[in-house]
Amino acid sequence: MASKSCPPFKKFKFLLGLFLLLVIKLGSAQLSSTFYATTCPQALSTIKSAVDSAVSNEARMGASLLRLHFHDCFVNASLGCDGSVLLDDTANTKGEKTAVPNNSSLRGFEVIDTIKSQIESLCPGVVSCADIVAVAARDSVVALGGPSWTVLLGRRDSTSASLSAANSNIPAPTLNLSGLISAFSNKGFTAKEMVALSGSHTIGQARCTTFQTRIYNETNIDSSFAASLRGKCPSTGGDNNLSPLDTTSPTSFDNAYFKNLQSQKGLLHSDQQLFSGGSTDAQVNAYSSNLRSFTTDFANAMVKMGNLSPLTGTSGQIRTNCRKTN
Ligand code: HEM
Ligand SMILES: *[C@@H]1O[C@H](CO)[C@@H](O)[C@H](O)[C@H]1NC(C)=O
Ligand SMILES: *[C@@H]1O[C@H](CO)[C@@H](O)[C@H](O)[C@H]1NC(C)=O
Ligand SMILES: *[C@@H]1O[C@H](CO)[C@@H](O)[C@H](O)[C@H]1NC(C)=O
Ligand SMILES: *[C@@H]1O[C@H](CO)[C@@H](O)[C@H](O)[C@H]1NC(C)=O
Ligand SMILES: CC(=O)N[C@H]1CO[C@H](CO)[C@@H](O)[C@@H]1O
Repeated sequence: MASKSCPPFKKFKFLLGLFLLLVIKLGSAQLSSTFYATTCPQALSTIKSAVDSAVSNEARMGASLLRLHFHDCFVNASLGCDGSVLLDDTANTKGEKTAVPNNSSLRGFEVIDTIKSQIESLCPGVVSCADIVAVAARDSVVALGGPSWTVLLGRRDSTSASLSAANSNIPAPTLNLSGLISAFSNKGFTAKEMVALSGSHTIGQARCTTFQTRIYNETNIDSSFAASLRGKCPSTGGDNNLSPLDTTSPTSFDNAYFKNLQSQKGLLHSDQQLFSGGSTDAQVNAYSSNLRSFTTDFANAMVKMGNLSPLTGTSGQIRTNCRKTN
């Protein structure tokens, strides 16, 4: 009886197939630059004003917001850029904030909270925290004089975070060149894109604990640069004392970071690895002599990073408060 399916049933199966295809297609929906054009037209300008004011209040905040997007995208708690980094710990679950690369170091959460509450009052339940972070990262780079790019939108927020993924996915400053290349290749990036993205360290600060070994024990470092850093970063203790990642222009999004590497003034071990006689030296030289090629490659790589497995369609949620699930 089942084998003799009559024409209407065949038609039903055909329509069911079409329907399933459509559902799958929607489930893997692409991000779009106009995602909020009708549902929250003020979203982008609201984010930009808040970022501009936060950065003019404290230039470093632009760096902190850029890093927040990186740490959100690189950790696949449920997927990639999904706002997981923003979740506070709860009684039952540990979020990503106390992971080794984040604890006492990741910042900008209050700025995201402020933006979220402004947007919630304009268009409740529409704009995801993950999208706010992606746009804030772009606006931060622009506010510090760097390139702009079109942020694709429509990411949804995760309902979970992963402490262990944050500890294992985010590259450590102790990595050597091959470790850096593979950390990025695990996420689909070429070595050239890794070098461009590392140019983020043209802004922002790092804690003593992240470069202590380099300034006391490494030899591929400019000696007067190391000596001056030792003044602020003792060989034991002083873990949270800050130094700029780009010693020449820490609040300007330029290519000075690459010039510093050429003179052995990379702050982190991982920074100097990009220019230490290995396969990425030529790319550092190229970005150092051509600002335009750096900013173009950086912007393209940021779009690619922002596309790392977002939650779309009906998966995830639009959190009301970025710090907790609805
Ligand atoms: C290549 C591998 C990378 C390593 C090993 C690395 C490591 C670090 C470390 C150790 C710090 C200082 C953190 C602290 O003081 O606790 C830092 C800061 C920073 N990183 Fe990276 N990072 C990498 C790539 C990136 C990428 C791809 C971006 C952005 C797209 C980025 C953006 C930043 C920014 C802007 C800061 C300064 C943050 C602030 O001042 O608040 N980093 N990074
Ligand atoms: C996260 O990515 C790692 C590789 O970086 C992979 O081994 C792991 O299975 C992924 N986890 C999830 C939940 O997608
Ligand atoms: C996080 O940092 C705080 C303050 O620096 C410290 O008390 C705490 O032990 C750290 N937690 C972890 C998990 O490292
Ligand atoms: C890089 O680090 C990895 C892991 O620590 C190590 O196995 C490898 O030998 C190192 N490579 C080089 C070229 O030093
Ligand atoms: C430098 O190396 C020595 C010898 O390996 C070690 O005892 C010391 O802890 C290192 N210092 C720093 C700041 O890493
Ligand atoms: C998640 C986390 O630990 N955040 C802290 C990071 O460090 C800054 C300053 O060092 C604090 O303000 C954050 O609360």
